[in-house]
Amino acid sequence: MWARRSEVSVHEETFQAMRQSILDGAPDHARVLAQRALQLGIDPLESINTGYLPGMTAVGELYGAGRMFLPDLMASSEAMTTAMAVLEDELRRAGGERDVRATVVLGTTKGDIHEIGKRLVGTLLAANGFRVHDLGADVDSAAFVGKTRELGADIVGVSALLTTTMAGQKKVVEALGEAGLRPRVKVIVGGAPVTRQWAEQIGADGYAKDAMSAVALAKSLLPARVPA
Ligand code: B1M
Repeated sequence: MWARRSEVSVHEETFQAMRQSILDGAPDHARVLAQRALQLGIDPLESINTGYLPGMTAVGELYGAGRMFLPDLMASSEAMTTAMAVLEDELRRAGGERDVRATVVLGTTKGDIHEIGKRLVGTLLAANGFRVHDLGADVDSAAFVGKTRELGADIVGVSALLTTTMAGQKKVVEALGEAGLRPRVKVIVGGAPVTRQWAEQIGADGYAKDAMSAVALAKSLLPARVPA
């Protein structure tokens, strides 16, 4: 009689297949694996962090080394986005039940179309009870300022993935200052080339290296609540 395969090895096989689906740039396969993982009871965040993200990191390295090209990068991004769409719903469901009552305006800087990481930050913030308004990618400072004023946002999150677009984060900090909004709004920055030192240099209130840290940072920036 065959021994039943352990849950651990089934999960590990699933993660391995997830990584491969990103490397293959296979959105349909990536989506099916995300759905299967939910059926298996795998934590959606673990699927992202252990399954899909290492695939995306490998793709970035291969592209950087000239062993993958832009169309491959685009196919991998589509696979990643497709899988995340399945998992995001599940992650957000938990957030609706919490009550942090703070609004975050989020976006990627002008000239930068990377948005997978920023989207993940938004999803985890929403999963932790924040109201998130995602402006998308390639967003100019005026749009950040306009939406912050309109919503009375508490936090503005600015992502940048290119060394050339990091300057856009500084522009957002400055534009919020010029609009007189800086005293009431906290600015957090992140993205692969961004550092804590850069955040300090541009006068942001905080830097987060990944989506989980962004949630912890956002919570730490909220004023302490007086118990009812
Ligand atoms: Co682009 N790309 N890309 N790309 N791309 C990088 C960033 C690059 C490092 C690849 C490389 O050369 N190895 C390189 C940048 C070099 C540099 O400037 N330092 C690069 C380049 C050069 C380019 C183009 C210029 C290529 C070209 O056209 N010749 C072009 C730029 C277009 C533009 O923006 N104007 C380009 C285009 C693209 C695609 C469109 C094909 C696609 C993006 C698709 C999309 O987002 N819709 C893409 C991708 C996918 C990548 C890589 C491979 C992966 C990025 C990603 O999604 N990672 C990337 C290589 C890499 O980073 N390893 C690369 C997964 C994601 C979850 O991680 O975005 O880092 P990440 O987000 C993390 C943290 O950074 C952090 O939390 C997230 C979750 O943990 N974080 C925050 C992010 N934002 C945050 C905000 C916060 C807090 C934390 O607070 C507000």
